[in-house]
Amino acid sequence: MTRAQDLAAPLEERRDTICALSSPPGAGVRAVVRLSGPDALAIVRKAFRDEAGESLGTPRRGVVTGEFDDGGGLQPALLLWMPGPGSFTREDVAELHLVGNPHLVDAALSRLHSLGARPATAGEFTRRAFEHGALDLTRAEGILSLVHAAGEAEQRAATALLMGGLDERLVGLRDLIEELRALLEASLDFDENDTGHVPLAQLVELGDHARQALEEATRWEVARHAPEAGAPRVVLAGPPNAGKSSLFNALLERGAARAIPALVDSRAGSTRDARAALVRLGPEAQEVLVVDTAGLEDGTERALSALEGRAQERARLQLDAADLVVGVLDAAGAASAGAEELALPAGTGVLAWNQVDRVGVAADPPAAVAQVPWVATSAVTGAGLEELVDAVLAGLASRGSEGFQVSARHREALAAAHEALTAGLAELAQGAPLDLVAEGLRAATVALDGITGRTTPEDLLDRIFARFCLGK
Ligand SMILES: Nc1nc2c(ncn2[C@@H]2O[C@H](COP(=O)(O)OP(=O)(O)O)[C@@H](O)[C@H]2O)c(=O)[nH]1
Ligand SMILES: [Mg+2]
Repeated sequence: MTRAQDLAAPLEERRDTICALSSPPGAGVRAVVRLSGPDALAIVRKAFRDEAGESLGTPRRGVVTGEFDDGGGLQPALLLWMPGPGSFTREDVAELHLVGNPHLVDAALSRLHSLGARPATAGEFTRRAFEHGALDLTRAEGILSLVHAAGEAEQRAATALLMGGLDERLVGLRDLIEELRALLEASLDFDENDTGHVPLAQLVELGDHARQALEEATRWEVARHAPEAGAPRVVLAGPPNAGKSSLFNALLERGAARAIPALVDSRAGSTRDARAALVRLGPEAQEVLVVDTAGLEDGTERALSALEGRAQERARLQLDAADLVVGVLDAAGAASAGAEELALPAGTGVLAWNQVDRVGVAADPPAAVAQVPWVATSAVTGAGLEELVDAVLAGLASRGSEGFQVSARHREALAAAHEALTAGLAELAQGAPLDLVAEGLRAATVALDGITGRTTPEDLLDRIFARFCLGK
C-alpha cells in the first residue's frame, strides 16, 4: 500500500471532506470507500439512490441499500451512514460498500472527487480521530502497527496497544503523579506547623505508588513487544525441494556467518528441525536471523509420518514468529504444477522464484503467487541473490520493524519519565525544596504526555501518521 510523503495542512484548515479507498486495493468481494467531514452526506446524496430510486434525504444512522451513479453508469452499493460524533473520526462518516472491481471503484472515487471530496492523505482518517479525541496516540500507533504486522506475534502486540493497554495504564499513572504534585504545591504554602501541611510520609507513599505504576507500565510494554535481541527473524518457507536450504546456505555464505551449512539433498524431507543463523546482510551489514524450515506439504495426499508432522509443526511455529517470510518456490517444478500446488506459505512478504538456472527461458511466477515482491534466484549460480537480500531488507524496513519503532518510542519516553520521577522522589526523601521536587514530577508528566499524544510535537505527529497507509 502506498504511503503519503507528507500530511495535509494543519487542523484549522482541515475541515474539508476527505475520501479514500479503505479496503485493500485490487480485486475483492467488496471495496469500501470512506468519506469523512461536514459534506460527506451532501456529496454522497448527489450520486446515491436508494432501492426505490429515491434520493437519499437525511437517513438515520445505519445501512441504506441502493445504487451509486459513478458518472459512467450505476453500481450496486450499500451506504453505511455514521453521523458525527458517533463515528471513528467523530465527524460525519459515510462508507460506500461497492463491488470489489478496481475499475468500478476508481470510477466511484473519481465521481466523489468531482463532487468535492478531497483524496485523503495517508493516515488522515486516524489523525482526525486522534485530533478529535476519539483515540490517543498509542491506540493510533496500534492501528499503524497492526497494518504493518508480520506474523501473529506482531498482530497480538499491535492489538494490545490499540485496545488501550498502554494508555489505560498511563492515565492512572498520570493521575497519581498529578495528585502528588498538587499536594506538594499545596504544602508549599504552609509551614510545617500549619494544619494544611501534608506529612512527608504520605507524600513518599504516594510517590512510591506512582513509581510502581510506572514500572508496571514499562514491564507491560516490554512484554507486549519483546525485542528478541534486536535481530529480525526472516523465515525461508515453502514446499519441499524448492531450494530453501540451498538459499539458506547461500545467505550464510554472503552474510559471513560462522554457522555450519544446512543439509541439502535432492530427496524431499531433508530438513526437519528449523535451523537459524545470524547473518549480516546488505551494505550496512544489518543483522538478520535467517531461519531454514522443513518443506510445507499442505495439499498433500501422502500420509505424513509422525516425525514429518512434527517437522511441519515446527515450520509453522517459525512462520508465526517471523518478522518476514520469504516464500521459496521452484520455478522449474512449479511451471508444470497447478496454481493450488504452488501453495505459498501464509504471511509471505517476499517470494524467491528459485532454480531459474534450470529453466531455459525463465517464466515469471504465475499471478496467483506474484502478489508480493518477487525475485528470480538460483541458489546454485548465485543469480538474483543480491536482489533477494535487497528485497528482504526492504520488506523488513516496511513491515516487521514498524512495531519495534513504535515500542522503542514508548520505552524511551517511559525511561525518561522513570528517571525524572525517581530523581524527584529522591529529592523529596532528602528534604529538598518542594518546588524542586514538583519540577521533577512535572518532567515525568511531560514525558508521559508525549507517549499518549497530549503534548506530542506536531512534526513528530506528522512523521507517525505519514507511516500509515492511504485510506486508514
Ligand atoms: N539447479 C538448481 N538446483 C537447486 C537450486 N536450489 C536447490 N537446488 C537443488 O534442489 C534440491 C533440493 O534443495 P534443498 O535446498 O534441499 O531444498 P529444500 O527442500 O527446499 O530445502 C537439491 O538437490 C538442490 O541441490 C537452484 O537454484 N538451482
Ligand atoms: Mg531443506
